[in-house]
Amino acid sequence: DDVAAPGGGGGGGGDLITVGFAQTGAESGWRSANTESMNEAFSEENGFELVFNSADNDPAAQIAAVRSFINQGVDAIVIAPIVEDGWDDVLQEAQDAEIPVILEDRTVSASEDLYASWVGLDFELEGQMAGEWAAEQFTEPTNMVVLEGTTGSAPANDRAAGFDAAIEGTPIEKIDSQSGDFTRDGGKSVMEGFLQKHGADGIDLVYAHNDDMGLGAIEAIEAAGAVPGEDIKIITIDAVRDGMQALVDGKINYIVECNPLLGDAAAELVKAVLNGEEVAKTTIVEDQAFDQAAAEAALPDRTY
Ligand code: GYE
Repeated sequence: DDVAAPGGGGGGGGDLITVGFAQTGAESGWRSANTESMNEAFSEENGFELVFNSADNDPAAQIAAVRSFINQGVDAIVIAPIVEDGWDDVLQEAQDAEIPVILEDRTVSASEDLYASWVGLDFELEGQMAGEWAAEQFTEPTNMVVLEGTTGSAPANDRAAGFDAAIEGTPIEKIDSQSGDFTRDGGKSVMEGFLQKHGADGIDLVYAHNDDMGLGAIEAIEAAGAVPGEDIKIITIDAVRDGMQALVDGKINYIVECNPLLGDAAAELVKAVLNGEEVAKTTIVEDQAFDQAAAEAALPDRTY
């Protein structure tokens, strides 16, 4: 199995394409759905042998995993990069070893010459959509706190930038902002800190960079004796089932979607690149947004 034998047109030679996949970790409902989508798309049935690594949100561990894929001589590498920076060396090593790299989900700051292709979402637009809704709703002075995603990650950076630009010139004031690492526990404990510091009465709005942190914030707000979705409004991003349920229940007020089902697109890119085909450098999957009525309509068919 020393030569990449992509596809084989439905399995002539029976040779599988070996793909090393460096996943961020298992921080959220979004991530579980993304991992499942990748496992399904990179199945043996589809001609792949997937070597899965979960880095538990440790950037150094993720780079080490990619390095070990290079040493194993996999046919291709797929990365969901935890953070944007720090990729130049290992991507250069992959290129020197002639192993193509496809990025899925998050982006990197390294030169795009160092990877074949990226498929993911427009995180800045997601933040902008969330901010535009907030700008429409909150026309009186509003104290907002922000639960940021993992520090240095593309979605945390871009969702902050998109939102901030959209609320410029509005009476919404960001009084506090801290990372909850995209986890439910993280969102809960950061929100507990905000509530202690500002009091439930001092906070009108929570902007959480993902559903899980918003769900953690709901627990903290209820424990403080306030009503999430009423006393303190909540906007999140992802639209996974648990988030959508909370929106239907009135505990979250607005969710911007982030589609985790990127497996098929990533698998097609891997095959195309190994076949020597020209592929687009970036593929952006479209997202929508949900208020309570839209969530009620969408929830029964939500698969993740
Ligand atoms: O929004 C969050 C996950 O990178 C888009 O990572 C992804 C984000 C997603 O942990 O829930």
